[in-house]
This record gives sequence, structure tokens and C-alpha cells, in this order.
Amino acid sequence: MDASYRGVLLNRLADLMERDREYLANLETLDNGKPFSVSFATDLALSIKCYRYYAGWAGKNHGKTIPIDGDFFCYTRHEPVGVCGQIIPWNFPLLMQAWKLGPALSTGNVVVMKPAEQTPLTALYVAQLAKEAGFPPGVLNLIPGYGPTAGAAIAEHPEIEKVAFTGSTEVGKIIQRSAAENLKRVTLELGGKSPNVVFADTDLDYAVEKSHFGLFFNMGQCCCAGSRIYVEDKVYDEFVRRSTERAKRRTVGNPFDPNSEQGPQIDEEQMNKIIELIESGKKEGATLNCGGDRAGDRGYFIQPTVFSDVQDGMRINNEEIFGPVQQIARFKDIDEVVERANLNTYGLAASVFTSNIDKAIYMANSLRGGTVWVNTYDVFDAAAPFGGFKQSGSGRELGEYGLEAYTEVKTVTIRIPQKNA
Ligand code: TXE
Repeated sequence: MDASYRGVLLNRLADLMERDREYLANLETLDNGKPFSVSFATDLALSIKCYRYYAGWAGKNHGKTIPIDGDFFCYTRHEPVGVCGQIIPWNFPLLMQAWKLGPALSTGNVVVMKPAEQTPLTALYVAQLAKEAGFPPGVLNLIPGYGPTAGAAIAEHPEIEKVAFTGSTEVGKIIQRSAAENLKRVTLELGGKSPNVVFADTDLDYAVEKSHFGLFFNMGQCCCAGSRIYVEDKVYDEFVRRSTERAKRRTVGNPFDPNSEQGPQIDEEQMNKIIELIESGKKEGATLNCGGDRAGDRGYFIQPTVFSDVQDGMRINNEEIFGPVQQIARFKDIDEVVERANLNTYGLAASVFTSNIDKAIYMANSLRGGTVWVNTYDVFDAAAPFGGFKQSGSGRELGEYGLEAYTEVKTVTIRIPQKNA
């Protein structure tokens, strides 16, 4: 079909999601446990914008004419990769689906997608909407199933030419290994342990609130959670005190209750993993300021937890907890904190809070991560690329950069009798 028409279809899909926004937000909360207010205001809003953003690219991602030497006419075409496999996680089911489908369908690929086994409902509903929007049969294939079977089949299949994965670093490595068999193109968006550096010259109340949000948002189940907070000596005690007070005020409960800021963790396995890491923090000598256990005895709720006096070697400082557990450590000078912040094997995101522009730029240049937020946290836009350094993955999603993973560049060179320039 005409490239621009792919954009029409993606916009129609976005329209249908607007139409069914309340239903989709309910389904997302039922399936995932995140507060309904967040599903509606954040997940749906960002997902719909992502489809619209990539609808806009459909007729605009074109090649170049290149003035090579000799009597030749040379140009490039941006062609679709072909059949793309996409495996997504459970923490942002609708949004991760949009990040993957948007660029793939905009550039003319066909997709075989596997949603996470914990959260298949909204992905299936969106597939139904895609049918209603008029995507031709076979363009979007949604296969719910388990990782080691359905997921592995996607990674291994010789006729799937590209695989895009978001999930754990452990599974990312398995996928990269099996994709290597057929030299399949691979993009990976994996775990993180993102540093958040708070200098004494910042507005402390603001930094406390943003740092709270940067960690506790989505029950802490964010790959870019600001889970290593380094606070400058002079304001450290006060930051810990205010962060603890804020965490104690965090409301935990039924995600359909408009007053709940925090719902349950995704499943029992994740809850147990988080509890085990909390126990390791206690044993290794971090100070437990609040929380530290399950909330209630039904469901998979966890008390908002704050650890301070966290040391570099502790497990809670180095492993992805993926839960509502905040780690706060103390630092004295800027070069020390850069070194410690970069010590991790991950490199997904980082942030810095300061009122000094020189410090902000020095830190933004020095921190090894795919995204650096300055005086803010978790700002996402379909136009801004996202992805990891080091073991947080490879390739970028979103923005113009996100198109590269879904296109092959073809160089066409035509002999011509004579060129006139
Ligand atoms: O992830 P998995 P899990 C991190 C987070 C979390 C940990 C484990 O630290 O605690 O991972 O979560 C599919 N071949 N993140 O076990 O298994 C699986 O079916 C192909 C970070 O749930 O990586 C699901 O669709 N696919 C993260 C997807 O991989 C396989 C989001 C993710 O699940 C597979 C989620 C296999 N062998 C967890 N095994 C982020 N980056 O945002 C599983 N899958």
C-alpha cells in the first residue's frame, strides 16, 4: 500500500483507542494492578500519542540521492526489514506494545508479537482494534504464550528477520544468543539500576518529591527507576528524613480506588523476589527507615520501603529490585559520585538535581546511561529516543532513531550516459 496510507491506519487505531480509552484503562488495571488513574492518564495517553507520532513518519522516512563519482545516479531506499518478532513485558503492557508496533508498522513491516503471560488482555484488545482500523490480515499477529515456548520460537525462527525484546537482562542474553544462529537483527531494552544524584544546591522538597516519584511510580516496576539515590553530604540527613515521611504517606491499596497511589506487584514471584532483596538489605547493614515487608496478608502488596546508609557493595545497591524499595547513599564530591554512579553493569537512565548549570551539564555528559534527566524524572515523549548503554540493552526505541531498527537501507546505483553536475 502507499506509505502514507500506513499512517492513516495507525491514526485510525489511535482514534479507536481514544474511543475505548476508559475500557482499555480498566482492562489494563485489572490485568496489571496499576492504579486506574495512572492507566487512564498516563499509559493510555502515551500509547495513543506514540501511534500518532509514528503515523506521522509513515510517508516521510525516505532515502537520499548521493553524488558518487563517475557517470552514475545513486540513491538509497529505506525498506522494511520484513517479518519482525516482538516480545514485550508486563509492567507497561499497552505502552510497550505501542513502542514496538508504532515504528514497525509505520515502516511497512509485518509483526509477530508475544505479550507477557501475566498481561495479555489489552494487547489482544488492541489487536482487535487494529483489525477494525483496517490493517490487512497477516500484518499484525498476536500470539499470547509463555517465554520459553512462544517467546523462544520467535527468537529462533529462521524466517523472522528481526527480534525486538523488552524484559530482563537474563532473557535478553538468551534471545541474543538464539538470534545469532540466523544473524537476526536484535534490539534489546533490558534492566537498569539508575543513579539519581542530588546536590545540596537544589530545591530539596522538589528533589524529594521527584525522587519519590522516580522510584515508586508503577509500584517500582520501571526499568528506568531511580533506584540508587546519591545525596550530597550537607543535605543527606534531611533528604532521608523527608523521603521517609513521603514514603510513609504513600497510599497502598485497591488500584480501582482513586485514592490509591500504589497497587499490588504483578505476581507472587516478583513479590517474593522483592522481599528477598529487602531481607538482604537488612542483613547487609543498610538502615531501614520505613516499610520492609508485605502490606497486609492478601494480594501482592508491598509496603513503601526506604533504605538509607546504602553502601556500594550491597545487593540492594547493585541488583534490580523492581519494587517499591528506595536506596539512599551519601556522597561528598562530584568526581566521587560520577565514579560510583557509573560503577554499575547497567546504563539505562540517570538523573541529576542541581540549580547549577555547569554541574548539570558536567553530570549529563559524565553519566553512562541512554537517558539523563536534569531536575526532573521519567519524562517520556514518543519523539525522544530511549534505550540502554552497557547491559541495559542495544538499539534505541522512539523518535526518529527508533525507525532505524525497522528499516534496511538499500543503495541503488544506475549507470547513466553522462551526468551534468
Ligand atoms: O522477565 P522476563 P520476568 C526485569 C525485572 C524483573 C525481572 C524478571 O528485574 O524483576 O526482569 O521479570 C518473555 N525466550 N524486568 O521474569 O522473563 C516473557 O514471556 C523468549 C525488566 O517477568 O524477561 C515476557 O514476555 N522470551 C523489564 C518477557 O520475556 C522469553 C520488564 C519478559 O519477561 C523467554 C520486565 C525466553 N526464553 C522485567 N523467557 C524492563 N526492561 O522493563 C521469558 N520471555
